Amino acid sequence: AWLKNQASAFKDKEGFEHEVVRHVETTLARSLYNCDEVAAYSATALAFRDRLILEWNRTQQRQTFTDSKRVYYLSLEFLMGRALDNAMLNVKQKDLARDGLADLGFRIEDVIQQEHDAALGNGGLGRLAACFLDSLASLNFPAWGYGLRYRYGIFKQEIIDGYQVEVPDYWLDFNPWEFPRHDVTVDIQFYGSVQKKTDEAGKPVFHWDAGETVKAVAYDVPIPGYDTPTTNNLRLWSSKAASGEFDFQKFNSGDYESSVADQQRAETISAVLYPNDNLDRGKELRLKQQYFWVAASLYDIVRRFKKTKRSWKEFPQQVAIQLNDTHPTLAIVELQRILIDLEGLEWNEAWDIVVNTFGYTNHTVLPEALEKWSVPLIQHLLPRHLQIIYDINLYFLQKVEREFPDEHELLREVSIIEESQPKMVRMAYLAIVGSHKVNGVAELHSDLIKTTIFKDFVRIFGPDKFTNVTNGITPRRWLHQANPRLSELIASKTGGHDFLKDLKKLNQLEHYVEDKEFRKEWAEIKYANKVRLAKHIKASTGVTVNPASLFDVQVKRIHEYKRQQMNIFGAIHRYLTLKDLSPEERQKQLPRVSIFGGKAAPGYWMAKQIIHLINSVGSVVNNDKDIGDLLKVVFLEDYNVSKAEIIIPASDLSEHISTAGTEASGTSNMKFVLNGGLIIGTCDGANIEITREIGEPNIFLFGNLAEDVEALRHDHRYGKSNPLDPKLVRVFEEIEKGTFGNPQDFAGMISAVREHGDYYLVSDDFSSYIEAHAEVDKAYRDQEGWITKSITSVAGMGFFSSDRCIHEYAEEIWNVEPLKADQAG
Ligand code: 26Q
Repeated sequence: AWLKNQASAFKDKEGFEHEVVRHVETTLARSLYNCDEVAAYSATALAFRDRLILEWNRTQQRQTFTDSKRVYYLSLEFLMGRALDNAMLNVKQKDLARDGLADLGFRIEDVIQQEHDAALGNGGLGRLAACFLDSLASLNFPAWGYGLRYRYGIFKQEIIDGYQVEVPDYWLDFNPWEFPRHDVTVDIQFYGSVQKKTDEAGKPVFHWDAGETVKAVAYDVPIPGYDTPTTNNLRLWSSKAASGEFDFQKFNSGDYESSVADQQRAETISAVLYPNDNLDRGKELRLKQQYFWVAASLYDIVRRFKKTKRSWKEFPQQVAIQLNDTHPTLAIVELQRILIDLEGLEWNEAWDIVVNTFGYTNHTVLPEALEKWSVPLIQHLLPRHLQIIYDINLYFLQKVEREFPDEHELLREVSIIEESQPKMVRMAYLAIVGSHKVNGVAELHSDLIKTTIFKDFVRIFGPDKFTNVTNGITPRRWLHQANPRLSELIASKTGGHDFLKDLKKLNQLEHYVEDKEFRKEWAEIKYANKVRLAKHIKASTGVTVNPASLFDVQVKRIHEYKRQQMNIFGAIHRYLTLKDLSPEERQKQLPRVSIFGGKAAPGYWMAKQIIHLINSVGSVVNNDKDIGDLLKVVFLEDYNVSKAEIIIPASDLSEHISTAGTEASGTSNMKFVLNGGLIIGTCDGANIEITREIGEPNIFLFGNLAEDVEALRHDHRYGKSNPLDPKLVRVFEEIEKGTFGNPQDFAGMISAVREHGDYYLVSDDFSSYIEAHAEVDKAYRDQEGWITKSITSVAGMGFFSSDRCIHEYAEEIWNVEPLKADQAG
């Protein structure tokens, strides 16, 4: 309804075609006669971009005019994927664009495919930020994202001879979705020293004499809401030498090399995304990225607030800042610095403002992912910030001392400074102390942080500071865009596309579970999606798969805690079992395709071994004449958002099999179920809540529970665990015999389980994993039963919309309201 009056809308397909032709002939300086698909994409994108920017302008004016509280989402990662399809769907003009492009001789699907993914993220955390931006705009919240404009996003993965090879992802060659704001810049300072002086009143003042200045330049990316008048902004900062291109004084005096070196050092800050997911490595450049981005964003936020001429104590009523993990924690210190050093507020008054402004979301309990920075490094890079961190810690520890006078151990345990050699700043502790709310991302995860890594802070601050907001996904991209036929079928039964804005409406599908015609269409859509994926598999791996097989998918970052190794051990077991059967017996088995995808961090040796084993198993199994269609094992290279949009709708079964208590939430589990796939999984993260919403009979759960993990690990350390399941022993023996290539290549994966304490409990869960897969086979043979499970599951998925998450954040953490209908339009 919003969109009818949108001034910027294309009136009809001719209006759209006119704009496309205009961009081809002017902006791109080409003639229609040599307009290829790339040019058609560029011109279409530019035509929609023009629309969005008009809406963006209007949105900003309205938000300024109504002067309402704004939300700022600070994230080092925004895994956006492609923008064109999303933009066309959100402004509801895709059909018109399809017709217009057809007139010009193009298929819209081919045009959409020309776009390079915006891959400024590693995995779940970055994609969550992207889903949140979509929901914020679709719900008319005045909200901005702030991030870094990496010149290189997550690397492109190639598989060469079964090994991962990393190729740089240079994505900015042609990016119509960003607007450089050369007039919006901030000078960011590093290094140097701090001078303590006294002012006229005799009060100490601190002056930071910085040693290096780098310029932050804003690039704005419009974020259109679905069927709303709101187009919000994602502001990405790019680093540049403060002196312009290079220092002319140095250049003219003949010091060419140092002037160019300065420029390069500055530009390096926003050059590349760190490709580690759930692993912290204390590199100076990463800390520089964090401060650069945080300082530029805060300067921008404060500048906007100051224009309202309000008093400082109103800051938290106008501004909510959400920290996406600890990566932006320096924002807490930076705001305190601005308030006391630059604006002259008293410490306590400033600190109150800071705490009431920030919320912190934790995304992991893995110890290796908890950020720590060495005190000497912070001292060197940000000397004034280190002083402020020490003061924050001092006041915090004084409070703890007052309230728990006899617990001397407690002070050491909760101190923001770890007394190690060298000393370290614990960023999660700083984030907790500097925020008014801390949240986990699924119920189990939020309980775990309260009872394990942050338990002392629950005692100190009380339980109300800690809360849960279970993650969600945007149904616009993950259903409507990725699976248009299913979206249309659902729309035809639930009264139009309203379910895309109110996902609870999916529960109306329950009335159609028994509807013969509906079930038939449901199954046909899944089959068509599998045919499409089968084509992609053929094109990218050369392997032919039968779309009638059960498609069993595990796509996510490769990590030991996610246990792709257990999956491939299971596939080997399936292969050996098939080989044991007589040809007659074999032909009665259910055909399967085991599909893997995901990137390993370049320095993560074990993860790379896992990829190599998957590929090695694939080359044996896929070429075994005894096996034929009964089992295929494929690894799809370069898993990313646009590949996910093809893979997820085609899955029958997906694997979410992390060691219980290790996967904070998972979000792809939600995407798979929303697209009618079933899940095999552990009682971990959001799997538990998915089970509650869709019903136990519709999910294949297995494995040990989070509460038992510690004891099991203890048993492994002291040699008290059960002997290995003979099935797993046989899998290991077969690998060690060389059935899948040089056994030396996989020795580390096996010894991790057999000799080194099996930290991720593969051996403890293997038997029940195999049993759960047997249940899957049984259930899949009953195709009618399977379809019932599939429909019932989708009907229960309403809870997992990111719109529901955003409402919870808005209510519980940000205290903000969306613009009302008359304000928004
Ligand atoms: C930290 C320091 C230095 C370099 C890199 C990092 C770093 C980078 C990325 C640490 C962690 C990440 C990413 C974490 C992540 O994606 N976590 C996932 O977040 C999802 C959204 O909440 C959850 O669903 C997943 O369970 C969780 O693993």
